[in-house]
Amino acid sequence: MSDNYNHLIPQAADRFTFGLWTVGNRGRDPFGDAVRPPLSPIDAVRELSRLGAQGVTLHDNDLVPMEASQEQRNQIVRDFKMALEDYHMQVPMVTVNLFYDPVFKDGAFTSSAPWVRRFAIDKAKRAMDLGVELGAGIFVLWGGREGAEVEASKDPRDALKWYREGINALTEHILTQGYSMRIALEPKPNEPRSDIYLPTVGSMLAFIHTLSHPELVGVNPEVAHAKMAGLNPVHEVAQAIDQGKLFHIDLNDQRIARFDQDLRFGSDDIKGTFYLVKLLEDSDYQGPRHFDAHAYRTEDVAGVWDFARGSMRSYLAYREKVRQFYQDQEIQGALRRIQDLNREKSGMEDESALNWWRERGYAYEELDQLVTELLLGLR
Ligand code: GCO
Ligand code: MN
Ligand code: MN
Repeated sequence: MSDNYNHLIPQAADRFTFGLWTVGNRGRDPFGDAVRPPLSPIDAVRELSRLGAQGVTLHDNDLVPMEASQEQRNQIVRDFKMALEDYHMQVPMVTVNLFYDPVFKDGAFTSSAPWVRRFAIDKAKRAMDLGVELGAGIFVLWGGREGAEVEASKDPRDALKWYREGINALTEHILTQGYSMRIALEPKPNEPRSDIYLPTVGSMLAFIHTLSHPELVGVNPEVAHAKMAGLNPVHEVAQAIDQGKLFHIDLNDQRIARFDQDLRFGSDDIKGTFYLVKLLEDSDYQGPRHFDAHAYRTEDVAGVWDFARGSMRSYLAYREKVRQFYQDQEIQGALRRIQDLNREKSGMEDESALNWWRERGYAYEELDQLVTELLLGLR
């Protein structure tokens, strides 16, 4: 993809990041095994840096295998930090894997077994320590298996209480260690569990207010997760921004009423993606633009880098469309006409004003068509 679109070349200031697990995804699904070779964290750092990303993110075990000794762990972290330095890459966020080990099959913080809950909290604390060592300011927590199939197995109120205790233990850890780290909770409605607790941004936000240190906890909305719940990701993210709680964001794409697809950002819902990028760019969100998606299973290694390059390039292309939206005379004219009418009629007497508003049209058809044509490249 060589062309003259210099504005589509990612820069460090764009703050694009990828999870090690995204470019490292080997195409396994419930019906078929891996189709791509493993990718080492250091190779991921080198290639992503070459493509213009600013950083990588990781689960504890994406970098340090679960069975590594303390000595092995330290060596791995040392080598990884060296690679980060060599390739000028950052690690703004780390997370913890609380779903792969069979011990978490009934959840981690919400497991019915106190021993498992304790183990999960300790593992999360160690992942936070690792994050601090790598310079991360955000700790994402995705409760992959914090859910249930059998409602009889536990009272959901207990599950919420245990969940709260877990997160309180983590904020306590931040405070006692003097870390400048904040937690971002990532909601998802289902998959791999039948139902996951706290399935939407709204439920997470309400839950955060019940924690001991709500000021340290925000959300990490994901486009695909909102769509899986049948919701509008733009409105989910807007509510997080409105509450000052957008600490991080997972960008990808997803069709409604499908399995968890993790499609490349902006590859499916063009209009929805446009409004999401517009919202992020219009807001004061300064955090990473983090891609949590993976290449199609049809792809080989080259396809993985096409996926990574395409994710960033698409974000920049949408951002360019946002700029055009603000510069388009007709679009801005249509918006101004609507606003002028609103102002003009606000001086009328109540009853006649209301009647006027009952009869008038808002001309949103015209506006929407203009935006559609902008996105289709007709303007
Ligand atoms: C998923 C989630 C994960 C999390 C990741 C970070 O659907 O599997 O989106 O990719 O984002 O585990 O916590
Ligand atoms: Mn996801
Ligand atoms: Mn995610």
